[in-house]
Amino acid sequence: MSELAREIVDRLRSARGAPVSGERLGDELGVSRAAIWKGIVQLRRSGFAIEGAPRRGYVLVGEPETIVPAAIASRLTTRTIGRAIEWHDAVDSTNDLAWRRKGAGAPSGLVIGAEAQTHGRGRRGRHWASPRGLGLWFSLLLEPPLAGKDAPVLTLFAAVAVTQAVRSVSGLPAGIKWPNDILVHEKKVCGILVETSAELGRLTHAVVGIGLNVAVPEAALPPEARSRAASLEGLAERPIRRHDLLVTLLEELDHWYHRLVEAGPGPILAAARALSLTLGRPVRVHEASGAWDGEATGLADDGALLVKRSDGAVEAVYASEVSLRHG
Ligand code: BT5
Repeated sequence: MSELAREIVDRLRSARGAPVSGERLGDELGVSRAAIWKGIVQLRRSGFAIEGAPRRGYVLVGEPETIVPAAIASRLTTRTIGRAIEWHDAVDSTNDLAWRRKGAGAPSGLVIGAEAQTHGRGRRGRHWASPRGLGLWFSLLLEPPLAGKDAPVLTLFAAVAVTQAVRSVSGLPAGIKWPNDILVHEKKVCGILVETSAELGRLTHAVVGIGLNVAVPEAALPPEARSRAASLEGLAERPIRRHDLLVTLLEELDHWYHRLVEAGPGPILAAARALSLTLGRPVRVHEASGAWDGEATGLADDGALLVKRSDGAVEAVYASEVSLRHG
């Protein structure tokens, strides 16, 4: 989107439905009415619904509902995340595409999203259902200036940002189930998949994949997930605009990413503790050798979950599956 088109849409948005004449836009932006008209045509092609004729004035009556990178970019104030955005109709997995982009001049903070994924991935090769247009399926390609040992904090960084964005856009009481799920009323609305590469003990790249259900019907979910998953619209009982949600998400991700880069893991860990649904709860830890029960008592500074066994011994859990127990 041109700088001019961006300025035009900003002004139409602030007019909140009142017509703004081409003449006034031209005067304010220091360009001819013909240039304004060209900008309007460009905006309409990008999916903005703009009504009106040059003499009466223009009214913004709708913003694109399919994700249009230019429309997202026009609303972002981020420093790193979303400075470049690619949005596809369908890809295998946005995480895989992000890895393929690495090195080919892709900037840190690149956002790669898709309306649908054919091979959306969860952890350990599990499938992630990503039906067309019904959620936000995207990945960030980052070059985090962090030590390899800090990689687990990247999952918490994304979890904190998503939780805050979901809370502010939907008003729902979202929280973090350690380490990579966002739940609302005990149902999973979002999963996070972080993959990293490192050299000489430092991270070189990270791909942070986020799958957020906006209006996924139960039938589109894998059978084992149906009773445990939900979507924001169903829970909030009102339409949620993916556009607004994505803008808020990218703003939160950028905010927390800079906190992490500038202040280290401390603030993220504090926020993750405050937003955690796992701490203080009875949990079951599933390990290759079998499952055991305990109580989640803390989140260690390296991102591990601290679980107290019935004999009082506290174990740091890094990669095992952890489920919440009731009672
Ligand atoms: C996750 O794995 O929760 C990480 C999901 C990350 C998805 C994003 S989408 C964009 C990016 N590109 C990718 O290819 N992936 C990332 P895990 O904790 O392993 O949970 C996977 C389990 O969640 C599955 O085995 C299902 O039971 C369940 N599941 C699958 N699709 C779901 C959905 N849409 N909503 C809720 N649960 C789902």
